[in-house]
Amino acid sequence: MTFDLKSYLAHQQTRVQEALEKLLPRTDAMPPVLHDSIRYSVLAPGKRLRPILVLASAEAVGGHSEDVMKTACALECIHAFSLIHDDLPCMDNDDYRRGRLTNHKVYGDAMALLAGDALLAFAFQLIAENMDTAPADRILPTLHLIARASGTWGMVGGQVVDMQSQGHDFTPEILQYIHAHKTGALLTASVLAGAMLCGGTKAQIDSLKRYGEHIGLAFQIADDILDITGDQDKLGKPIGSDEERDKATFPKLFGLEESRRRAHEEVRLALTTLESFEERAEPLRAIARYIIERDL
Ligand code: GRG
Repeated sequence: MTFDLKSYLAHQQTRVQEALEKLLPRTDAMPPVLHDSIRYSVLAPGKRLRPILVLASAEAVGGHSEDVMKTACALECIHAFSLIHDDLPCMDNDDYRRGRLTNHKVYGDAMALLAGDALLAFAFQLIAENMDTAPADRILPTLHLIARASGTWGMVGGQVVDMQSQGHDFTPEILQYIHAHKTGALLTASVLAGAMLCGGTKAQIDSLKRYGEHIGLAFQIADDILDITGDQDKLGKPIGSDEERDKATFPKLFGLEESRRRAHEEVRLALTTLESFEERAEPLRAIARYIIERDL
């Protein structure tokens, strides 16, 4: 029987949404406006790709996905922090995200900045609180991994080089650095976190690291392509912004056709890393294929 990814994603999205609803600070706790602002962005409709990767990789190594739910939600909080800050006037100055006004357009720049700061810290609180269902000696390396992937060795480092590259010539090596760090690092950390918390073997972790790196690159190439060919109603944000900002992208360097070919090749390589995994890695295989077929 073929694996039904659509149902799998819908089911996991609902589970993650319910967990986030419960875990995020409530709006009747002090300071309510900060919690409103946090909930506005995190609970907005997103694909929940990072938390779903945490759940799917836990399953792939024979673990129980409910045992890693807090860390899965933490990854979504870090992602939401990056989106809120990325949209600020001092960065991309965007008005729409996930089909609604950006956080600073509703709550103002200062509250958006603080909501992002609070979300990053809250994410690490959640990972530590995952000790209710995962042992401390697995939590510590997971915390270290996610911290590295979020800061200067990962997402923030990639964002800085991305900003610096705007309006300048860039090499394939710089483009590779930007994509691997800005987007790839957090996606890879999501894949590794689920397996690490559920006691995946060294061989499984090594394979999943390569899987994460390949799908991370495929995801970002697909994102670059969607910014040219996508439907802005589906994407929930305007298209064409990369070209307008003269950003370093795959289509700019290699053209659309070669970019599509490279994205397919990354997915093919991602699938080869899962060859030694059993049937229970089917969600990870299907997610790899979906990453370049998606239209949002
Ligand atoms: C500001 C520290 C800091 C980092 C910003 C991730 C990032 C770095 C910026 C987001 C802007 C952007 C368009 C990045 C490219 C790919 C990406 C991460 C897209 C958004 O992620 P999706 O497609 O979004 O998973 P949803 O809304 O579905 O969660």
